[in-house]
Amino acid sequence: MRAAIFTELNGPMSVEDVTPVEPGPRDVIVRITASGVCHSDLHVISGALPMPPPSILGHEGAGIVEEVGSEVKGLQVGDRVIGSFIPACGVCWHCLRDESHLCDNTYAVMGAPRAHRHDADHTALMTMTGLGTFADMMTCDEMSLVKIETNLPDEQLALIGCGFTTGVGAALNTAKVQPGDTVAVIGCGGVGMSVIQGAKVAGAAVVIAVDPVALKRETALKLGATHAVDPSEADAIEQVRALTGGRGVDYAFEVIGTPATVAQAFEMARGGGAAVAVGVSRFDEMITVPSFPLVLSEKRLLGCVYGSAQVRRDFPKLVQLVENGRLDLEHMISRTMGLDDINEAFRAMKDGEVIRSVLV
Ligand code: PAD
Ligand code: ZN
Repeated sequence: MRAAIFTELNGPMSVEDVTPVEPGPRDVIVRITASGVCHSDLHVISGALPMPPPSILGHEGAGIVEEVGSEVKGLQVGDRVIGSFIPACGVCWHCLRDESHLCDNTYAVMGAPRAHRHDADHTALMTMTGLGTFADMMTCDEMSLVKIETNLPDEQLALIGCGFTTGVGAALNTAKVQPGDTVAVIGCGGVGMSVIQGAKVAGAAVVIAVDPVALKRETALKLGATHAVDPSEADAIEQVRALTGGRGVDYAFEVIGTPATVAQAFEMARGGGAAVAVGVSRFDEMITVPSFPLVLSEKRLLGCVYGSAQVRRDFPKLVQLVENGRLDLEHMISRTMGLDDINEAFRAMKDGEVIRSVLV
């Protein structure tokens, strides 16, 4: 099979022929039809998310089941599936508490070598989050896959694997935005744009998009934001407060991944409101918030992984919301390209030219 390999920190990805390892009894071989390019992949390349090279990146993908192991119960050859970047085993301590986004198997599935390079040492390749969607095929555990029945196009399904579910879920599950609430979203890339859509579908009265890139602000206004502010023009916190009677928003989502913008989200939240940290800051950084607003104004700071989604419940729900026009995946996809264009996809993301690129 062909795969894009992360070979060195801050280096380009290398597209190579590799040999998959023999699948185990609970493994499934999936032919990948589409894979979104998420900023978390870029975080691996920059070292913000620690994962030693070489490995196959990509964790936002959809495909068709090609082969199932002898003990696989829930999937058959030909099924359409979306990869879940956190497995949902259904039986661990967290899964039994409706917290499959914290599944106990999260790290175990990431450690398995899934292919070998064609170099002298036949170097083993791990895969990002147990998936590795920047490839023709992937071999993964059954618990990392969710079967989907729909006619939505492959490239739209791929986004449900990470960014869309994370963003929409941040609004619906993590914050639990209610009709009439006020929301700010700092960072309107693929994930932030999905938070905006989630806030809209939840009935938020005010959704303020904060992004320095004009394309992102314009798209945000089309996809559900009621206001858009440019943080490079004037102080973002002041602009958000001015739009909310000086009080701040009920929920301020940080969707970039820097401690400074998390602190900004905390300042944008009203007393009694919450900042929701969705962006992944470097693993070795600390997030600092002022003590008085935390305690005396009861401001909350919430972490958010995978939009607190229960993928086996939420993937089909999101599919239906898209099928019926309540949520929009079509306009989240700026470009489709091939696996060989992976480095161009990362460049376009860094330069702010796309909401999402999808490899098909
Ligand atoms: P992206 O690169 O598509 O979007 C980032 C956006 O932030 C861009 O539109 C930028 O223009 C904008 N931006 C940059 N600086 C500022 C600023 N100072 N103020 C406002 N906006 C700014 O990335 P993405 O949407 O793919 O991912 C965003 C983050 O979310 C990233 O850290 C990623 O790792 C994280 C993520 N978290 C989870 C999770 O489970 N928590 C899942 C998926 C992605
Ligand atoms: Zn992602």
